[in-house]
Amino acid sequence: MRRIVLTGVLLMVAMTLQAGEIIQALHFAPNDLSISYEKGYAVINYRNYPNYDDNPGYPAVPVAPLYVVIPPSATVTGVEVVSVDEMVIPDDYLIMPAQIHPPFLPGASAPFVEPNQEIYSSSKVWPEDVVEYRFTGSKGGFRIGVFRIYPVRYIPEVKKLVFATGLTVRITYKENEVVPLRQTKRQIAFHRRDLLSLVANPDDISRFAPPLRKTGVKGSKFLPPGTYEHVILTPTAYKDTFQALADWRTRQGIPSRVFCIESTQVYPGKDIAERMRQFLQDADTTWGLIFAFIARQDVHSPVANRQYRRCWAQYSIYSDSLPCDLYYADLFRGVPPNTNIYYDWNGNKNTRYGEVADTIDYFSDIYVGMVTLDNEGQASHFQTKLLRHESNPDTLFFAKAILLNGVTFSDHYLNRIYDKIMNVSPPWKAVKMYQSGAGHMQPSAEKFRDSVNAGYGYTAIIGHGSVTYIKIPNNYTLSHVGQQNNYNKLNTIIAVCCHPGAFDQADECLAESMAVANGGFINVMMNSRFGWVDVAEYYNELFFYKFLPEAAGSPCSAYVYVGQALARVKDHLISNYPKPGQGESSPWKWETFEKNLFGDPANMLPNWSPVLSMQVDHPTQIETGPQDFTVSVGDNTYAPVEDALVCVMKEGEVYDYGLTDPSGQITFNINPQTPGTMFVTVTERNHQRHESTVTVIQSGTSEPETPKPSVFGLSSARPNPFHRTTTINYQIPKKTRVRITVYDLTGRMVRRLVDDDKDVGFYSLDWDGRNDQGVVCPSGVYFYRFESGDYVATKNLVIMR
Ligand SMILES: [Ca+2]
Ligand SMILES: [Ca+2]
Ligand SMILES: [Ca+2]
Repeated sequence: MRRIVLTGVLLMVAMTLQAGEIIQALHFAPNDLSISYEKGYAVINYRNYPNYDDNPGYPAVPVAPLYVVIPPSATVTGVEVVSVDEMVIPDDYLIMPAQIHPPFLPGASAPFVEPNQEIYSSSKVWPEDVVEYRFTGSKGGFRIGVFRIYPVRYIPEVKKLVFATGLTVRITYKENEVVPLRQTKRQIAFHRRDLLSLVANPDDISRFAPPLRKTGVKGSKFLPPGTYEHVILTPTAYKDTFQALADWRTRQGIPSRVFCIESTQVYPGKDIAERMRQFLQDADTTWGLIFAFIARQDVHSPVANRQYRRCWAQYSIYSDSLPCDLYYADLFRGVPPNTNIYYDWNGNKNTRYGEVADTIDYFSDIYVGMVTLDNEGQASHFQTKLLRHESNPDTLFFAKAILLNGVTFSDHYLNRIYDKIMNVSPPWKAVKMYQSGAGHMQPSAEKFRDSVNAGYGYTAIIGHGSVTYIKIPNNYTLSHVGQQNNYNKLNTIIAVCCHPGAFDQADECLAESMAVANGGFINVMMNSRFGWVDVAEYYNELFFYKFLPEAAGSPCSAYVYVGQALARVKDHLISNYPKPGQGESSPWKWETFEKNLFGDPANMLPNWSPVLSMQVDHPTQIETGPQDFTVSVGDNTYAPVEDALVCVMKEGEVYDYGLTDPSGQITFNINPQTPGTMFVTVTERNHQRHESTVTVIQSGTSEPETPKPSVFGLSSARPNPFHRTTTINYQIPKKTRVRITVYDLTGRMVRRLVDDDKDVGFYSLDWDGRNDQGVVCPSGVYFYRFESGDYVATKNLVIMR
């Protein structure tokens, strides 16, 4: 009897937990709306969102993507509008019908599509719904509802535009619909940051995080236990070469392992490409994988030997199979309970991979990059270049971009890229070389080559091309690539050009040559086929948007690796794909599939010049045995650096890594067993890497060492609130003038506690709660301010009498 009652209670709890909702308020500013005219039609633009293009001939209204994070076992069940504030925009507009995107081919254009008469004569608002649910996807265990918002809608019969300035939607979901994918703390941390720049409800990210998984405890059927966040997947021939990269990543705090493509053949799968993917899925769940660098053998045939996957893309009258590394990045989607967690990219089991009908979700679960190698020499060139880039870059070139336009297809490129890159606050700067338009430098292949050699960190290019050259407007060819000698000023390039990324069609396409050449480029992102002009422009623009400084309005975080930035762009475009059941035709999916990264996805993208040095402090000599070991990181002005990646390593005895806290510190609990050397490595975006050593001596044989601070620091007063006396600690990393002053709430000075030159060291002072005249201060809130030449900090204090 008792048992039955309990079951009933449990069942009720489970039922109530299953359904949930998210109320999301959205705002759209009329100032972000602009209207221009083309061919007598009004072209509506809202904040550079793409316009509706699913059905040519329908009104081309702006489409705002909406991504919402939901619980890790949930699927969206619906969306409804709770309230909407709409205004009718003055005047009448005959709005531009959606057009077919013209292919990116010389002389190609798409015929003008006339307005669909049925829609354009209707008295009903179009689209009918202001919000539309697309599907639910999975990104590293997070579940994401994908929606579209139509902030501007159209009433064709009266030619009126209705603009939603405020909108509240209720999104409903059901839990226990899929098995939540367990993820490691670090995997969750990476995807958390991606979601911050993607979802409309960032405050829900933490509570909807996937369940934790521990690594290093249990192996899988094919893999030993371990924690590897970066794998280099390569043929046995290059295994020894790439050990140097794996060693560096490991020392950096991104534990890495070289794994042979031949060894993936134990996995089930119909060909090499599929078995490689099975390995990555296994490495994700067994080792906690975050980055995959595929250094593949450059083989074009036979099909059975290919170490890449061609995936299906279709748009308008065109279709093709493109080599697509998203196949290796999107490893998981939510699956119904009690079925295999693995899923493949050919769910409907025909001959085509990556169709909408295969019900994949396209959200990157790991970050992927690659190179294609003919021989050991190319492997070695690429690696030497990458290690040089990360260890000894020129400090001055990173915030410089060259914007190259061989053929101006549309005004969008001029406006958008110009705004996004050129108008970011200094020191970021860019030069334009456009073939058409007045007031800027005319481009050429030679000028481009020379500019890269002179030191520009980034290139965005638009122009025609082929497998072996790009037109700007003369051909930049493989031989120009060979003339790049920008030794430690390597360039990251993203291009809108046809075919230079077609590594499956030539022994040496331009992109692979750029990646393995001695100088030139370190990250190369180029089309493997032709593409769609304005879609590709939008894609490139987003790439910059996803890693430029916050000044550009981009919610990017401190840590952006190239593979992560590219994945963020691809995630961002998913709401433009067709919904399952709506066919395959999509220029957005095509562009996303064809733009692969030639490069290591774990290469960090600096966005500031000059790249700064870091001040890193830790004991230089320690004894064997269990102990806490603290590393402090400051920048070149000694201000604490938060979120720097710190790694401590002593072969076989100590290995730990993590990010510094807001005071620039991280403490590891270590246990070195034998005398020897421990390595400390610190990497941080926009800073030169730091490497130092610690001598480990036998316990009981050391002289005590006087610790010295490496950064400024001001502690919170203790006690606080206080009655009679409180103590304030502070630290000075260099001899400097120090002033500490207490102010009241109105900003009036109460007491000067310190105004003196101080040596390097740790200091402590007491305040008795009296002002400069010796009068006892009343109860209330006070501030104390620490000032030196380089560093200012303020904290508060409460007196309770
Ligand atoms: Ca298929
Ligand atoms: Ca996915
Ligand atoms: Ca090759």
